[in-house]
Amino acid sequence: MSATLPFELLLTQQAFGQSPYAAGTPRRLSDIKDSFGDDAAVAAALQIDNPIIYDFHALRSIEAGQKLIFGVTTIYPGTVGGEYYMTKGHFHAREHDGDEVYMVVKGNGYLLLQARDGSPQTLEMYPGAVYYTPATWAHRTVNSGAEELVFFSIWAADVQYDYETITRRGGFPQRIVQRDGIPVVVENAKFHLD
Ligand code: S6P
Ligand code: ZN
Repeated sequence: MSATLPFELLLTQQAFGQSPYAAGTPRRLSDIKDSFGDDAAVAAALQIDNPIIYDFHALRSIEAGQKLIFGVTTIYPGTVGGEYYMTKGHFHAREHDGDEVYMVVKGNGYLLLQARDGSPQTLEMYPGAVYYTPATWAHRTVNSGAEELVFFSIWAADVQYDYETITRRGGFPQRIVQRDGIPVVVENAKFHLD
């Protein structure tokens, strides 16, 4: 097999999605229904529609020795029960799994974080800003703007994902809700440690 040559591509969801190395999926409301605080609002919304909340594509399997993976995520604008659309969120599962870097391409939102001991941190996301997430901090992104939130991410190729702990804990310590038309950070009443 011949070695992979260097390449370039545009930093857009469409360009990543069309790459021969792309892996990813749209996540619909039904895929992340446990993430929202208002279960009745989620059930009511699902009676009407099952919208795509976000798309993400990572470039994987570029070559056998690939050490880094990079991807792009687009969270669409919207709310359910007054809470902004968000990603599912995950821990990088093992202690030696790597850190992660995000960079916002466009849009506005929040990066919700929690340490293994449940300590919270919440950072605003805005175009051009870069975020470093240590390996042991779970991460979820929220689109609190009226436009798409698009961000680039790069992380170690051998990372394993732990979504289950997020579900078991009832999500992240904080939520981003819309109050009087603007985003507000509130405590998540469903959150609890293991
Ligand atoms: C991967 C990185 C992102 C997310 C993507 C979707 O380590 O954190 O590429 O995978 O934003 O989020 P989630 O929580 O559905 O994987
Ligand atoms: Zn990650």
